[in-house]
Amino acid sequence: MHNSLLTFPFSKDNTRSKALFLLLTVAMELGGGQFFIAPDGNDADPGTLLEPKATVSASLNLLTAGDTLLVRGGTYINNSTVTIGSDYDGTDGLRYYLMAYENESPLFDFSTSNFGLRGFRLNASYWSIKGLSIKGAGDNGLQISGGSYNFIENCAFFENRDTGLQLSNGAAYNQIINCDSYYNADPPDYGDADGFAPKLDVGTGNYFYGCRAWGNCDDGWDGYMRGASDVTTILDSCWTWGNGYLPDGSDPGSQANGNGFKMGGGDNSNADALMHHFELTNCLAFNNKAKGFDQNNNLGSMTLLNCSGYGNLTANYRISRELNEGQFLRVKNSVSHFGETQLGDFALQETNSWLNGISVDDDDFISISTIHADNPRQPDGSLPEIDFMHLASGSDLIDSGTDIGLGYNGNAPDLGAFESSITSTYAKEDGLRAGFKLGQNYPNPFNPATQIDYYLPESSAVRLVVLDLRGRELIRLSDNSQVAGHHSVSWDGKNSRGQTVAGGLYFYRLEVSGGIITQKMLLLK
Ligand SMILES: [Ca+2]
Ligand SMILES: [Ca+2]
Ligand SMILES: [Ca+2]
Ligand SMILES: [Ca+2]
Repeated sequence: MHNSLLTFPFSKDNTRSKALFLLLTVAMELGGGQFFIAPDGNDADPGTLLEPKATVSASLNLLTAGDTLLVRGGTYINNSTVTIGSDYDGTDGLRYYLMAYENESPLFDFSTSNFGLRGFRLNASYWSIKGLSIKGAGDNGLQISGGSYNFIENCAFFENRDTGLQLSNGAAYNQIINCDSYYNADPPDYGDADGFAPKLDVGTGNYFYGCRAWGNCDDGWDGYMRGASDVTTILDSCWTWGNGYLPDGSDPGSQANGNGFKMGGGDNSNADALMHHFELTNCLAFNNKAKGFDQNNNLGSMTLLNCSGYGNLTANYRISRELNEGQFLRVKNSVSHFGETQLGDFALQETNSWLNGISVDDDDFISISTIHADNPRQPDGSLPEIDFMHLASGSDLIDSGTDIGLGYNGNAPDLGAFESSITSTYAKEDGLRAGFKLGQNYPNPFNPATQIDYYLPESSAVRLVVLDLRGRELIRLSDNSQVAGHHSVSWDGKNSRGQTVAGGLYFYRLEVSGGIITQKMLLLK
């Protein structure tokens, strides 16, 4: 990766997912102990590669922070909840790892467990869980209950009898990366099973990247609040569709709400004026039974940037209820096709497809066929490459957006969730933008330090900053005038006050005269 100076955003997904792919390797290099379970293992055995144990539960007492429990492929039949208690809290510097072994595919099947029993319950913090599938639980597939700063990566949750992955009891700052949650359904009422639910008494700062939720009987994402308020959830590059139905396409009734991204608040009266602030970027909602992007009763702030809604039956966007004092709704660079857009007058809008005389029809897209959305993920866990809602040559959605600091191709950001590599023919040239580059940091993931390379085609004012997931500046690595050519800076994982920051995903952003490029990096502790 050292030599691959790549121009944003062609490289955005690839480089990031490569980075995530390295996570397992890095875990191995951290020097913690390794233990193993296998479907044909035995809990009386020591938990080595050759003599694996059979269950996670029986392996926990082998583990201390920094250790890895590797899960061999195959099916694990479970009849009871696997609980990881808060006595297994890691620290920012020393995580616990629960991961599929190499490229194997372990499945935890709870189908024979009683109704009401969760599959996994994670009460602990600083765990990295990767590569597991969890199906058939009598309640949530995985509930993160109070645990924080966990990484859940490349996991799948399906056919559970309540929400696939739920975060509750103050769970905060968890990062859910490249996970799928589908066909979860809770008979007999079918009223509660969502794909991903940061809801009820969830904590703040939870982050979803590259996740998909489809075919859940209730909602794709649900941020309904009870017993908590004023929390923030961030979604980046997430897709949700076909919620509100059963897997055979039938409608299980009115309790099954069928929204894509349902952004919270309390019940219908919301007498407590509960707030769940949502920030959605590059997100896609289509063919849901009700709304694609749904305020529900949320009275907090919502930001939708470069989102796409298509064919959601009630509305693609419905955020019309007045917010609490001081809260805001921002919607920019977003697209609506085949569906209503119902935004209150208070919405702060810029360059959306329903503004400014832009017209949206099928010809704006390479494809409006949705059939590939549930394709298998790429080998590194990233979303499949699809044509759906990607912009076709000649579309007036190309380069019609507002610069919101996310980077783009061509002369301006496009509208919708997928930035095209096509440059509009009518827009004027931007010579500098065509030439400057920001490389993927290396190593990545990293600990404790990493290097960032960039290239300037001509001398320019340069500012290179590190941001957290909320976009808050942690430190300025460059802030001066620089000559043309290659440049390189390193970051030691500390903020401007010299404090070491927590592990997790961070942005680094290069601003030069003429444009901005942003990339992500993963600090692993
Ligand atoms: Ca419901
Ligand atoms: Ca719901
Ligand atoms: Ca058009
Ligand atoms: Ca563009």
